[in-house]
Amino acid sequence: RSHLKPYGSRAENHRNPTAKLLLETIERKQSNLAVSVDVTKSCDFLSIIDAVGPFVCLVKTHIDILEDFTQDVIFKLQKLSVEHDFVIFEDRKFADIGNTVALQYSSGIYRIASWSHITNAHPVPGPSIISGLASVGLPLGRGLLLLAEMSTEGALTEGSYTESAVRMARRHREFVIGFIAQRRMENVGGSAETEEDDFLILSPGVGLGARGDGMGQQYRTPREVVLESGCDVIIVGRGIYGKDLKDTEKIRTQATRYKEAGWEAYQERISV
Ligand code: 5FU
Repeated sequence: RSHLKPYGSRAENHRNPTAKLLLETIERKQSNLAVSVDVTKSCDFLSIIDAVGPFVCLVKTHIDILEDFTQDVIFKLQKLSVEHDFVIFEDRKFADIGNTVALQYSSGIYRIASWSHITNAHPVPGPSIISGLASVGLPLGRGLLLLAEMSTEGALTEGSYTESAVRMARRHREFVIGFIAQRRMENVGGSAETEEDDFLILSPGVGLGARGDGMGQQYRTPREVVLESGCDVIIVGRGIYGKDLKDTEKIRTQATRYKEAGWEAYQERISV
């Protein structure tokens, strides 16, 4: 099974340049930690990214929650991405018809495709959402994650919905590099035990403290996510920066703690 192999050696299972980049970055930095920077002020956004940059393989954004967004934020984000060597993932969760998502991805104020290596989409509209986004993203070498499962209590992403998402992804391997999910997907939607099926699994809902946030979010530990469920990247938000967005020392300490927990779980996984 592909996830029992080292991240670096899995890069060859992928034709998509962004999938290769992510796997190689994880190996190089020995980090399967992604930080989700869900803050509303650009100065906090950039200072948190600068603080966690050395410890992460990927930074996940919700660019539309910044209240003082300017193009300069993107310029600085891209600079930090090069300086600290991390991949960028705009968690846009596209969910419309192909033509509309292509416009939302390429245009508007944010022009996501121009700077975000990875983005994601709900499979709910069917395969046309993939071809719509691919028409913009593929020529730029971008990668797409399908939302096969969500972390929230009572999520509708289960059973035949998740199975259909996996089958859709298998038919678009050149652009769909993996899933937002809570476990591996190899045996979902009809088993595919081929190396070809080495989808990347990025999992939100990760925390070492509370088990939830009182608003439906459910947290599991890095060990549960990486070792027990076989996921590849842990996505952590508030577990790292909490409420004190200016305390960069504490943010660094927390990022180190999650990085180590994620890597330990991975090493245990590949050693079995
Ligand atoms: F697709 C998903 C999901 O199923 N659960 C999530 O939590 C996405 N997320 C995102 O991960 C969510 O939008 C937040 O940006 C982040 C989790 O943040 P937290 O602070 O670690 O709960």
